[in-house]
Amino acid sequence: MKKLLVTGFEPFGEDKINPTQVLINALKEEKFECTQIYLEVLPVSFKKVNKFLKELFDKIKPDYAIHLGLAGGRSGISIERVAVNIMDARIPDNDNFQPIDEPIIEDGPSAYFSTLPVKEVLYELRNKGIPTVISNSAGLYVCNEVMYLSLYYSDKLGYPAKTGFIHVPYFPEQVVQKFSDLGQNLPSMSFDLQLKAVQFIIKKTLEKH
Ligand code: PCA
Repeated sequence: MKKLLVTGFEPFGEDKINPTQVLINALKEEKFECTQIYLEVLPVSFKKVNKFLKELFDKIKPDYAIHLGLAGGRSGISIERVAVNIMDARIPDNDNFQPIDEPIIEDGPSAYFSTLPVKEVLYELRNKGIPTVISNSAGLYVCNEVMYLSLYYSDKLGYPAKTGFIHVPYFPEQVVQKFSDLGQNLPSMSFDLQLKAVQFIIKKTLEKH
C-alpha cells in the first residue's frame, strides 16, 4: 500500500489559527482507500523542523508528501512550483529565531522544483470552481524551508518519491478579525473550499503516479 504524508503547520506570528492545522485535523476524520495516510503538524521553527521532518521521513519512508502552509494575504490556493536554498525571515519564527540570507543546506543546490503534478492539480481545481494559481515563490520563511528539505531528502534518500507544497489563504473568520482590529482588507477562503481543494490534490497526486 502506498504511503502518503500530509503536513500542516502550527500557528505563528500574530495569528492564533493556522488553517492548515485545522485541515490536518479534519483529514483525520476521513477514510482513504488504497493509501496509508500520515497526518502531522509541523513546528514553525527553522531549526526544529529539519530534524522533525527527517525523523518522520526515516520512520514512514513515504511515497508521497504533500506539505500545506498558510500564506495570509493570498486570495487562492497556491500550488508552489519551486523551493530555494535560502532563509530570509520577515518575522521571527516561534523560537524567536530570524535568519537573514542563510542557506538551508550548505552547498545544497540553489533550488528544487516540485515533483507533484502541478499543472494537473491546477486544472483540476479550477475545473471544480476553486480559485487556484501556480506560485513561483514559496517565500523565504519556514514553508519554503520545508519544501526545500522535502525535495532535498527526496533527491538524496529517495523518499518521499514525490513531494511539493501548497499554500492556502486565511479563513474568513480570521480576516473579519483583521478588518475590525486593524482595518486590513484581506482575502480569504472558506474551510469547506480549502478542504475540498486538499482532497482533490491528494486524489490527483495518488492517481498520477
Ligand atoms: N506559513 C509560513 C510558515 C508556516 C505557515 O503556515 C510560511 O509561509 O512560510
